[in-house]
Amino acid sequence: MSVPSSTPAGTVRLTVAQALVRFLAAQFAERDGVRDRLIPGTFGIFGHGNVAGVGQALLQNATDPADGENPMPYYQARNEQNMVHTAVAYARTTNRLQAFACAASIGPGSTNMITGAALATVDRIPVLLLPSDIFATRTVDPVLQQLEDETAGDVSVNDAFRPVSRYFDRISRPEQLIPAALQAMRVLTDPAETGAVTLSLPQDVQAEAFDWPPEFFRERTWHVARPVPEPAALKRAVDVIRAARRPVLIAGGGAIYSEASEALAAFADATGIPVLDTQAGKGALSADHPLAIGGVGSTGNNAANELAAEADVIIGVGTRYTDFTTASHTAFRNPEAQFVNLNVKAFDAAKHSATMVVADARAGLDALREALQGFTAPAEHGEHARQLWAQWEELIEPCFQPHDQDLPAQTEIFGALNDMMGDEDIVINAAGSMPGDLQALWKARSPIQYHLEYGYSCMGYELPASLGAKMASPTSEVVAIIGDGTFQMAPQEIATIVAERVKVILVILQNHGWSSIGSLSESHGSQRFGTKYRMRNEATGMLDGEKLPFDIPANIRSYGLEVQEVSDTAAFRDAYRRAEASAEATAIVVNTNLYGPNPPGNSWWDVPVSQVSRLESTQQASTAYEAEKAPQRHYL
Ligand SMILES: Cc1ncc(C[n+]2csc(CCOP(=O)(O)OP(=O)(O)O)c2C)c(N)n1
Ligand SMILES: [Mg+2]
Repeated sequence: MSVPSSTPAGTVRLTVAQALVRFLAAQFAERDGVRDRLIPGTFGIFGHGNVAGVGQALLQNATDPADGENPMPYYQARNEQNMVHTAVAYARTTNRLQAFACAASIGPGSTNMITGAALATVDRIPVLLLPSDIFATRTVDPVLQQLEDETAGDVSVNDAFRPVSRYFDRISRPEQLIPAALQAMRVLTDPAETGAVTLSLPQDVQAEAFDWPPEFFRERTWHVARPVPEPAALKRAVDVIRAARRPVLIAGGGAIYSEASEALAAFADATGIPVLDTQAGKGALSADHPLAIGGVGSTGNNAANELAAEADVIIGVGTRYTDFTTASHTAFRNPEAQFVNLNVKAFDAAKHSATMVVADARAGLDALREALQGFTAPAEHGEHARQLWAQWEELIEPCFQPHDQDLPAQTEIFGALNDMMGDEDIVINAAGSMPGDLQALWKARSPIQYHLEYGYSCMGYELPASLGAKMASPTSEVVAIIGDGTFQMAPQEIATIVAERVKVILVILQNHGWSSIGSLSESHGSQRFGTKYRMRNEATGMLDGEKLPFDIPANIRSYGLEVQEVSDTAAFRDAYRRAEASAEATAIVVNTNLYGPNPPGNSWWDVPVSQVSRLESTQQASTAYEAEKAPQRHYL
């Protein structure tokens, strides 16, 4: 083991990339006395922009680390977007206490990460991005893959990271790394600010040597805060809640990331307030709790939506109130409705003219419960909620039974999965018709189980995310539910799953098209145009010919993964048991019905319809749209 050369002044001479790797390996995060590596590893794809800089630094760390230098494990990905998704899933599974670094070459390697950056920032999940950048010296401009801006010499494609990053810096001189690296760690570990953090690394600067102060490399612990509510804010919130007759609480992702499940159950027990959830918050309160009423909003259930419509006080805990949660501002119909928002981020707490409580979800719920002592919602309100829930359970029972059609509805498969998966196992999904069905039907009995990426709803998240979730929680079975359209967006990371010997279960739902956008298209007057996978038909000139010969099982097999193909729910159950028993990753391809049926629902989502059209289907949809939009309002 060699020791890095020290100058007489006691500094450590390293390249910028070597210094960054050594610094990152020395960072820790702590919350509630639990301390772990903040950056436990680096995903990367090398090109000329980073092979000799960051690549060399990772090699040196792996094979010849300096004295006291912690390891920085390197994982090779296949596609840069995917590796960011893997990193996001890892961070989410650790409740945002750990974040991977993702290193990419310049140009396309870097811009491939922009979708992942946006996803992380939208979903408020920490990830450290290390795109490579054009030469800081500019001597050789334009370098391969450089965008030339004739009006501004300092613009590169990496400026596109700025709007999708919570922190951005370009390290044009070695010493800039010191403040930038420290700020980057602060943002990653700040629950209110976190998201994608981008340190853009010019190719030449990565390899440049500098004499670093040794203190830069000392172990540092970043304490993840649990801000407590301001007493005056707490009192204002308590006054509103005490006057409530029909209150509901909406649990969002913040309730899970702050590990507020126990506090939430205690709050519901003490106050008798029914708890609804968002896609990110499902499982914060176990589905078995008598006051757990499940998903609210556009893809929510009838019971939750009826309670939301009647509610006089809505307590939002760790929710961003996306359009799916508010049913595009039609969910809360009581003219007297008021909001109390408990959120670590003031930006979210302020939404809907709420009485704001800016605090950690767990600390805030505990404080609210104590301050509300003696208050309970009227008993008939809880009774009403339970009755609505019982009616809903009866209504959805047929979703899980065999339907009278050739291929199963996907709801049958979800029922079987929900039944067979353990409470601490993880189901992953992001886009297609599946999130809606899952939000309506899935019963999550732990905060880790339901992993829906529905902030960015990015097709292609699921498969690489399964790798990240499994790496973060090796004792969980991790099941990615992947539509056939989604599969075609990003199958590449199967190679990484195989190479790393990570045991996940991929469930691919083959319906030869887009059930989701297909039915949206139909209901909005666009006749399912362009939403099936079909050959170009010479007779019609349209994409309405034969089904494609594309063979998903063969495609998966070609990566070296075992595949089972099934076309009914009983066979799916058997296949899942085999997959569970296997020591290796496997895939199950399920042939399902493109036309559902999907779960019943009584809510709405605002997707505007063309106001003028020669098509009768569009004219009809436009009339229906205007009527459905009528209840939409601002919450002031
Ligand atoms: C990257 C990306 N592109 C486009 C969309 C818009 N979109 C949402 S669902 C969907 C189709 C999904 O098809 P599939 O995965 O087969 O699921 P299904 O609708 O059949 O359930 C599309 C194109 C998206 N969410 N993400
Ligand atoms: Mg499909």
